[in-house]
Amino acid sequence: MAKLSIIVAPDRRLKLKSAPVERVDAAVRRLMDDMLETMYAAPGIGLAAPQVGVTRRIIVVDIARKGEAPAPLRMANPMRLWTSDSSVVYDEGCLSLPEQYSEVRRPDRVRVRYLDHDNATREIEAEGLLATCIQHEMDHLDGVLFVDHISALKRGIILRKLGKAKRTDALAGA
Ligand code: GNR
Ligand code: NI
Repeated sequence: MAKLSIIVAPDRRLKLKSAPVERVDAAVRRLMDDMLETMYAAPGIGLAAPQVGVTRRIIVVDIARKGEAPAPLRMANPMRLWTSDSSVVYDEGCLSLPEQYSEVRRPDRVRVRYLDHDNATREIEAEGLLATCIQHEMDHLDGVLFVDHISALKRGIILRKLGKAKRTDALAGA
């Protein structure tokens, strides 16, 4: 396995629409495993392929806490089948928006169809944090970040801060 580097906003690559996977073969499976390694190391509870520079519809998720048994989900071509009318608010973060958090309201439950690591079609019904995380990852596949769900004022503050940090790092040679 290999740890991949995570793209930080603002970056045009995070705004692209990812293309479907034709089938989950050994190369896609390896990418899923590398993404999981990258996510656990960060640490994070989800990661989408465009965050590591691959514009394909692949996400990984694991909301198990430290000390709990790992529960990795590997999903290709995830597709929303149903979302609840009831919604829930979480304080969201994103590995591509380091140290930035905002409350985002999303459907509380979702039903999603996807291809698993063996290219088998599966469906999952998720609620709470798992539902939020899966929706956050699926957004990445369409070039959408959590800041696109908050006010333009708050989004501007966060993106300007990150843009400034990038320019400072570049000058420092980081
Ligand atoms: O690690 C992450 N935490 C998180 C917290 C609340 C809602 C969504 C997330 S996903 C994020 C990792 C990430 O950036 N995935 O794309
Ligand atoms: Ni994210």
